[in-house]
Amino acid sequence: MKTKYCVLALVLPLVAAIGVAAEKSDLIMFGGDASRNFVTDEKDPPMEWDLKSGMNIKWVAELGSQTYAGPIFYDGKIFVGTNNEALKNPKLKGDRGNVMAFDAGTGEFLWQSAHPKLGAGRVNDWPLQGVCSTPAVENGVVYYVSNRAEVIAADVDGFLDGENDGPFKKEGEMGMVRKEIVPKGTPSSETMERRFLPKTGKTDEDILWKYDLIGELDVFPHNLAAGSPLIVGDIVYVITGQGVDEGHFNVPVPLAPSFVALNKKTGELVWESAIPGDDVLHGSWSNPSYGVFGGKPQVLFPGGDGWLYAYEPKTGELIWKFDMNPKDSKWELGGRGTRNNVISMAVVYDGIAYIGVGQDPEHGEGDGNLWAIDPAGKTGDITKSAVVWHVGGDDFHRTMSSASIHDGVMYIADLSGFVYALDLKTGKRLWRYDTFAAIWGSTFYADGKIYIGDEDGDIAVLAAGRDGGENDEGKLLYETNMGTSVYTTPILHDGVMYVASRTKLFAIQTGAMWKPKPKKKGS
Ligand SMILES: [Ca+2]
Ligand SMILES: [Ca+2]
Repeated sequence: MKTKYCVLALVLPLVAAIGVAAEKSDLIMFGGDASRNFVTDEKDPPMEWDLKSGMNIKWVAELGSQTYAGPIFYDGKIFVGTNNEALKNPKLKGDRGNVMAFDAGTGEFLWQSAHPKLGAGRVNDWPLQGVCSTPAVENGVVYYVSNRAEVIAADVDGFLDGENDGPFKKEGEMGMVRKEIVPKGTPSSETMERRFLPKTGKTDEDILWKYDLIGELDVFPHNLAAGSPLIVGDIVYVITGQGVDEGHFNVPVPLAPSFVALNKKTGELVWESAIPGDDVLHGSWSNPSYGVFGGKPQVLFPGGDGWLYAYEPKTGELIWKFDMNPKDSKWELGGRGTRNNVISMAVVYDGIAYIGVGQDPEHGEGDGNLWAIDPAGKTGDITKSAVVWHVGGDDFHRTMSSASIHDGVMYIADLSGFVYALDLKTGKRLWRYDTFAAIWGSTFYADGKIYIGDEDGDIAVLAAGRDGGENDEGKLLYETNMGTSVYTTPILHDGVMYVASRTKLFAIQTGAMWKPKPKKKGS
């Protein structure tokens, strides 16, 4: 990583001297960029592939037993958030939260974080869920939120570059190990001692800085801190997971922030906001987006109370708020009510923000609300004044998915398994495709096709566009099964599609042929 900084240091003064525009950012994040629109300009994505025959499968890599974050492509590497059940490092045992880096060309495992679980247990760090934060990556740095509610900046090259980079040098953890000198006759109960164990091996994570949201800000993540960072300029924004206690009625630390902004270079706190305080219904599990509305840059934070909040990016001053639930809706414990919180992200397109509400998927299906919001020039409570259109009730159910917007059409899925194509200007339904399985991930648009994964493990390839074919049920071009649930959203880079199922990472490329390695004798 040092090499990269040295090259940058050489290039930047030259760029400044000849007056070329600002440094080109290689920033990539969940949804692609800060608008969170799941769309690519790339052409010729893979149209069909098959696991059984290996057709068009380039490689397959093993993940943990639950995978919810990523994949993200950056500079020849793929990053995924998963759990520790693959035991890539046999010395790091037990349930952990892992970000794994793979070689995008070969699928070779490169390095991983392996964060132990929080001592508080399931109320703050649910078993086996791993890291649920899809990393943002820029200028050789991976940013994500760990299962321990730490915002982490790590070197994309880990320790494979032979350097321990960044101000943070104490990679490691406390653990029980056998004492180096054990005199004969020592009772077995006294042969072990608690010691700091460095994690600076080739497959370990090289941390540059980390910011502990619990230790520094008293955040109380409900079940898991799962925020995927947003980066704009020098600031990294995250939603903290802040939520209710185990009894599900009280927010134990209402003054702790739901939204934070940190300096991406140093990890120092820039600002924090404790809105919505006591009003968090369950947990704060969405992710921020960024847009310019009426000439005014704004960061949009979907809150744990089902409101959307807009902040001035540098100061954290609240600009407006919008209630994403009808006023007569009610929150009820366990998901029976009509008021929802929010898991999905606002997608910003041509000065309008598009977002749907939903709940913890364990709360089951229910009526949802999907909004097109025009906040230009507005401040304060803009719930009434900013609505462009709204779809709700039985026409749009609870969702965890964010939208893909292309050529006047919005594509979005809901937890009930429907994929909708809506007219972007009016919200009018053009067609609706039924996957017959729960959908957790988002639609992905590439070259006239919509890709969507579901809980049954199917990936459907649908024809994009206004024409939904017979009975407006959508036009299925291809469907294939990935072996187990697909809770994530596919990405495409240089003609290769990367898909993370619950347990495996796939690279899919037209013309490739994958042959599973023969199992060793006796295994
Ligand atoms: Ca390094
Ligand atoms: Ca380091």
